[in-house]
Amino acid sequence: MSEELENSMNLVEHEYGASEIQVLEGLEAVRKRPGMYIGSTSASGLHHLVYEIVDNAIDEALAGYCSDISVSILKDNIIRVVDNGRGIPVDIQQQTGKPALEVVFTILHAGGKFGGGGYKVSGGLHGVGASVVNALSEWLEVQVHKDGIIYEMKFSRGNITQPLTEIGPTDQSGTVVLFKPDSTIFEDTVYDYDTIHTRMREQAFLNAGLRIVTTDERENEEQSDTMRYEGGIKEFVTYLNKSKTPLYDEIIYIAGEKNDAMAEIAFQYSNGYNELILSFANNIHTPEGGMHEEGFKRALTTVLNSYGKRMNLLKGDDKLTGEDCREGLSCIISVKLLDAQFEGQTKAKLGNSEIRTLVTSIVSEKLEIFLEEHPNVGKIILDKAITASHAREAARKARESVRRKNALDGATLPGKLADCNERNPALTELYLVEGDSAGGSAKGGRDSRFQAILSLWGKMLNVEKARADKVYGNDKLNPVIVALGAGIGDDFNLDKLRYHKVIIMADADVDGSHIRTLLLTFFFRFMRPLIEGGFVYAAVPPLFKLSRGKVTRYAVDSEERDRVAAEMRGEDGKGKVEIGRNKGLGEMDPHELWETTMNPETRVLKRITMQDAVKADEIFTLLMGEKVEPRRAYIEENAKKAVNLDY
Ligand code: TSJ
Repeated sequence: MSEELENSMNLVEHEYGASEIQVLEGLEAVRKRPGMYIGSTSASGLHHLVYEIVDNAIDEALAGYCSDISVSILKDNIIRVVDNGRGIPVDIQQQTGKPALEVVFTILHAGGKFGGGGYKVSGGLHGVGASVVNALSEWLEVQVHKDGIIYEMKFSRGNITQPLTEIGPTDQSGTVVLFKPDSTIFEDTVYDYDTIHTRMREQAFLNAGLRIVTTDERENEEQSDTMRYEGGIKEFVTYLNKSKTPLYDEIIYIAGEKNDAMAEIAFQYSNGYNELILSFANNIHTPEGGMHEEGFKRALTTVLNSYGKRMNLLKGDDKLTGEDCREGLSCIISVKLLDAQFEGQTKAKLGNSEIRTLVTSIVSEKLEIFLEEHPNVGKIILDKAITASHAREAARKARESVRRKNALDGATLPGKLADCNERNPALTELYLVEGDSAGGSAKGGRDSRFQAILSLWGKMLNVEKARADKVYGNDKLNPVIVALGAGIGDDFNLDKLRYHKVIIMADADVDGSHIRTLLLTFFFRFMRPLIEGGFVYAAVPPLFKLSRGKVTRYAVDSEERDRVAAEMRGEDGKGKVEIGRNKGLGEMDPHELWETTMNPETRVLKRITMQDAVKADEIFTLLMGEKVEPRRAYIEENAKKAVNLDY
C-alpha cells in the first residue's frame, strides 16, 4: 500500500469538535519520532522547520507565480513566512472531502501533490513538508489571501483548533504561515539569524530574480536583509570570490537541459590554491557531491587537456590531473530533475547517473566553444593548471624525501605525540592541543589506553598560500599529518587513519578560536574526507565552575550554569553556590582537565560538520587573503556585533 493511501486511511473518521480533538495518526508518528522526519531535534532540526515552509513558497516561485518571499524571526522565536503567490487552494478535495489547505497541514507528504502544473523541485533534505512542521509546532496559523477573501486556519501540535474560516476581504494574493516550534520537542528553540540568512541568500542565488527578505525582530533594533540576484548562480560565484583575487573578469556560465532535467554551472578561477565546488540538486545542497559534480569534473579535465594540447600549451606527454584543473576554482553547479535520488552517509549525494551524462555533455560542448572565443582566458586557465601540475610534482618529491627521512630516523611518529596503547583506530582518539602547558596537563590527565595527545607548537603555516609540498614541510602540520597517518590531498586515504576521533582542544577565547579556524581550514583543504566522514570534533571545555561544599560541577554555557546552580541549590533547600569562570585549559590540573574535557562520560564534544568547515574556510580566506577591504569590513562588523568567530 502506498504511504499516502495508508496515511489517508489512518485519518480519524469524525469531525473535530472543540472538546474532542485528536492528532491524526500520521502526525502522531512525527511527534513520536521527529528525527525521522527532520533529521534531529537539535538546532539543525529546529532550522529545518523554516526551510520546509519556505521550500513551498519557492516552489510557487518556480511555478512562476511568486516574486517575493519574506522570512521573519519574531519575538519569542516565532517564525513568519509570507509569499505573494496564488495562495494555497482552499477548495474541498475529492479524495478526502476536506479543504486542500487542511490536507496540506494534516497529512504527511501532501505538499505539492495536488493542483497539477509544474513539478516540485525544491524540498528539504527529507522532503517532508508543512504537516511535519505543524505536528512539531506548539501552534501554527495560516492565512491565505485568494480570490478577494482572507481564509484562516489554526492548529496546535497538529490538532485543528480553528477550522477553515473566512476572516475578511483582501485585494492581494499569497500565503502567510506563522508557527512556534514545540519546546517539548526541541532541545533549544532559539533561532540563529545568521543561519537562516545564509540559507536564504543561497536560495536567492539559486533562484535568479526571486526577492527574499529576512528579518530578525527579536531585538529592539531589528535587523533585515533583502536579497535578489538577477544574475543567479553567476552572482553566487562573484560572492564566493569576493575576498579572493580572480584571474580574469568573466564568470563562465553554462546551461542546458534534456528530458525534464536541467543543469547550470558557473565558475571562475582565482589566484588561490584551493577548490570550492558547491553543488545543488533541486535547490538542495549536496555537500557529498554526486553525479552532477562528477560530470563536471570529468568534462573540465578532458576539455582543458585537449585545449592545452591543441594550443600547444601542454608539451609532449604532459597531462593535467583533475586536481590540477581545479586549483583556484570557485564553482556552482545547480541541477533540477524530476526524481532526485539522494544517497551517501548523510543523504547529501546525488545518485542519478543521467545527470552525469547531461552535465558532461553540455560542459564538454560549451566550454570548448567558450575557450575558442576567449583565448586570453583559456591561456590564463591553462597556465594556472600547468603551474599546479608542476607543484604537484614538487610535492611528490617532498613527500618521498619525508618518507626516506623517516625511514632513516627509524622514528616514524612525531616526538610531540604521546600515543595510546590501543591499535584499533575505531577505538582511539587523538587530541590536538595548542601549547606545551595544556599538552602537559592533557598527557597527565588522559586515559592512555585509548587517548593520544599531540602538542602543537611552532608557527602556523598560512595554508591559504600553501600547496601540498609546503604543508608536508611545515613544523606545525607535518606532525599532524604523520600522527594521523592518512596522507593529504590526492593521496589521502581514510583506511590508513590511525584515530577515528580527532579532537581539537583549544580554549574558548580568541586564541583558541584562531587555532580551531586554522586546523579546520587545513582539514577542509587537505583532508576533506576526514570532515565529511565526521571524524573531527571540537572539545567544549566548560566556561563555568560551580561549587558548593565538597561538590563541584561544570557548565558549558550560561544556560547550563543557571540550570545546574538551581539543581545544586535545590538539593537541600538553601545554601550558597559559588560560581566562577573556569580557567583556561593550560591552567587546569590533569585531573580537572580529565573531568571537564576528556572523560567520555562527562565531556562535551561538538562534531564538526562540513558547514562548520566551510565557514572556517571563509573566515580564514578573509583573514589571510590578499584583499584588505573585505578583511577590514569583516573585523569591523564582528567587533560591532561582538560575535565570536566560532561555529
Ligand atoms: F508549506 C506551506 F504549506 F505552509 C506553505 C505553502 C507556506 C507558504 C509560506 C507558502 C505556501 C504556498 C503554497 N505558497 N504558494 C502555494 N501555492 C499552492 O499551494 C498552489 C496554489 C495554486 C495551485 C493551483 O493549481 O491553482 C496549486 C498550488 C500547489
